[in-house]
Amino acid sequence: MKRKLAVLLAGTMVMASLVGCGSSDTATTETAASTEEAAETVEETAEETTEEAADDTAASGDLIKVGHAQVGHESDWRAANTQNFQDVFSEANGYDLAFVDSDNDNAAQIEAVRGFIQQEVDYIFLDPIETAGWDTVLQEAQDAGIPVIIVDRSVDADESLYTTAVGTDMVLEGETAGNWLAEYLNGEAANILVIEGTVGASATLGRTEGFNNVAAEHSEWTILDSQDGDFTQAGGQEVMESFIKSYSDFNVVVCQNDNEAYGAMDAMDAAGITYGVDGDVIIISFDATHDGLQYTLDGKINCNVECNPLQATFAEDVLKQLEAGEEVDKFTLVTDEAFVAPGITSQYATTMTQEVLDARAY
Ligand code: GYE
Repeated sequence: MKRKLAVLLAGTMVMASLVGCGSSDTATTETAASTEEAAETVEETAEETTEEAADDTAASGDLIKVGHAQVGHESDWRAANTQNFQDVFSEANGYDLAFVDSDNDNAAQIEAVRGFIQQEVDYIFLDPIETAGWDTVLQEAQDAGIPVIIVDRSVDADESLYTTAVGTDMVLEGETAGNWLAEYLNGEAANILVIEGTVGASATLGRTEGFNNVAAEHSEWTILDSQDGDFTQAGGQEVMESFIKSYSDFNVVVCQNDNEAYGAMDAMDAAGITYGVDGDVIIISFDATHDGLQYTLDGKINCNVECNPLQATFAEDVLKQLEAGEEVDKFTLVTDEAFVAPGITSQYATTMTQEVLDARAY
């Protein structure tokens, strides 16, 4: 409701300024009339809002207080994940959401969780940067009686230290990438360079493990090098630039997220190296965000393995079960698929179309 009022007010302001600048009388009169209408609507809306605000105040004690300790803002995937939590855990939906962007600093993220414990939130959502280092603070949350729901990435702490986890299967994502490559190359040799994600993150560890599981079955594949690009575009570009200096003979680049792929493509463009379905280098990416899928549709990224960032609804389902005093599963799997450029058909992936891209909101 507050949002509706703000939109209407903004609309009125635009119309009011149009009145000010109106150069023709007719236009001015029409605009003035619609401004009046809009003003009435605003009044009505304001009345409703006041009533609702009163209800809100009465009910504000009923808002469920949640804390979201986020990784940072390293990628488009992360931005979509953060936005999704803000949309689902809104005041209108009955939540009071505290948010901390940990800027990819594990120690800061541990402190963020500690802060939520001090604020006595009802639930903590944690997208852990690294898998390691969580035992102490998870124990503190448990001692304080605050359920912790791990989201997206995983922790290596004992299961008993957190309530439940929601996320994708990162090992499977890596295996899907490997299986697709094997199908595509069909026995041809591969000299592979890997731009990994953040060191110690389960997304990095899982995708690496999954891809390596498939690579181990292919003696015709050589992984020339594997360096971390921190899941950022700048990181992807920097690693690719150094790979280009060190290796002259490669035909596959695996980027563990879309933003790294954008950086790697920039580095290859600058070096005059061609890639994609019509180029010399096969690019594999992960995430399948809107822009990543645009590059896939354009044939620049050959295969893009999805990782769904919209995990807040799953997290809310779990929270509701806990609120109802129900038993929850220890892990809720968010499923993914993979996409390939037009002209490629695969048993592991869907061939990209404009319709698929149009349906991708993030
Ligand atoms: O792939 C990357 C983000 O943990 C699955 O983190 C997530 C990864 C995602 O920065 O873009």
